[in-house]
Amino acid sequence: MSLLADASSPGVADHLRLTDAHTAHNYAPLPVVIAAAEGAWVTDVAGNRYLDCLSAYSAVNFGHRNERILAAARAQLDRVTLTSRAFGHDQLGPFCAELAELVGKQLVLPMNTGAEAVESAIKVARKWGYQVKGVPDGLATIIVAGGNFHGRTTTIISFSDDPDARADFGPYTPGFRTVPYGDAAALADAIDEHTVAVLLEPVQGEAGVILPPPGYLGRVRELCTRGNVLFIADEIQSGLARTGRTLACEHYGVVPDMYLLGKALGGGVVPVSAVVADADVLGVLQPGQHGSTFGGNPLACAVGRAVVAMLGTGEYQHRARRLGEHLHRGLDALVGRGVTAVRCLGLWAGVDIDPILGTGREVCERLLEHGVLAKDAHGATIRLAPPLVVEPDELRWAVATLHAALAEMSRDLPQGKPAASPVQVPSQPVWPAG
Ligand code: IF1
Repeated sequence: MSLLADASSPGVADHLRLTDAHTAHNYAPLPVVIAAAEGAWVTDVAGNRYLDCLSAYSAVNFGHRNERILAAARAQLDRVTLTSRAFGHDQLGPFCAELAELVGKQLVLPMNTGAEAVESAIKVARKWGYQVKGVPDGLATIIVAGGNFHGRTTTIISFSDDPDARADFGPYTPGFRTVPYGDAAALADAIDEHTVAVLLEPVQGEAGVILPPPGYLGRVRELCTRGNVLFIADEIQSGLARTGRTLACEHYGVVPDMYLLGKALGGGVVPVSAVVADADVLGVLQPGQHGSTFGGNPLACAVGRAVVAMLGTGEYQHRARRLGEHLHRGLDALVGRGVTAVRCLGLWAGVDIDPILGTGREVCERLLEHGVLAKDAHGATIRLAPPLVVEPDELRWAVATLHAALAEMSRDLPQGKPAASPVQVPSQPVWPAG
């Protein structure tokens, strides 16, 4: 393969130096420089291979360069890529119809990034509040959960409680109220006649893959219905097969009024997001009141259609469920061996690392050395979300590598009791054929 760097090509250190010199310092990436990817694997500029256990925060659910998605993109590249919404095009109607049908709603508002979908939903909810619910002008409030992550715009960070995301970006947008995630009684107390929406991640991602307590989302649905309040589910990370269902809300038997989708909707190729709701909600938007140059563009719609078609078979949801059981079992076996707690839903896990061993970041650095890419969430947690095309052997290897990495970290402790039993780092599974 031509992926191996020759002597004249820049090495990892050169790339890191160049990036550091000319890229805004709003990230602290792990020291890896990816040059190519296929399926669940990526290759760096030096030719080292890594199993991707982050999947670009679930934007690559169907694997890197999924053949079916690439074929749809290539075909569209040869026809038309961008028209703006000033004109119609032949991918928009089918995309919106197919996505609406998949999700069980009537209308789709196509946007690009997740944050744009969230912003769009906030605008729709407020307009709905004034025009349909009859909230006095300017008084609409939206209730959100503590520990939320919904994006990075000035309005969205206004209701974040993460100091890094929020500090020094004020003045902040008013109109939001925060209640603890999982606390239905607090939500009941917070809802009043000015409340237009409750905005939640059904499973909180950045907070560390926090699953809703039993009955919580059902109570949220009841409270919203009773209070004439829109239930907005941010499924940008949890949706589109990651958890073993098309939508995470399905696990809990709830149907929100608005779904926010993103990440995997773009198939790992282009940013595609959407607000999906019935006409009595999304119908409040009239021409000129909202939009985007790129939202719903032909390339995005063609890719989105391929994604929706793939989700229509149920194959990926099934894989996530089945592989998720393996992952969950494997990770549970690490509890007490460097891991203090594990939360899993489908092929998505939050793993709390025993702070004696080190931080989540340090575990991710150790995993990187052994060929596994993962990302810490807050402090002591690492999250695992491999592409849904990962093979069972590869998944087993990833868990064994985590076990070995924790054992190594335990051996490296200056003194004190080892938190994990000694294990050998297993060698990588064979490069998948093709
Ligand atoms: C970054 C976290 C994940 C999201 C939910 C909306 C958005 C996101 C539930 C906004 C985005 C990202 C963005 C990424 C890190 C990441 C993340 F760690 F910050 F929380 F995935 F876990 N709703 N999540 O998770 O979507 O505008 O980015 O398309 O680097 O900020 P976006």
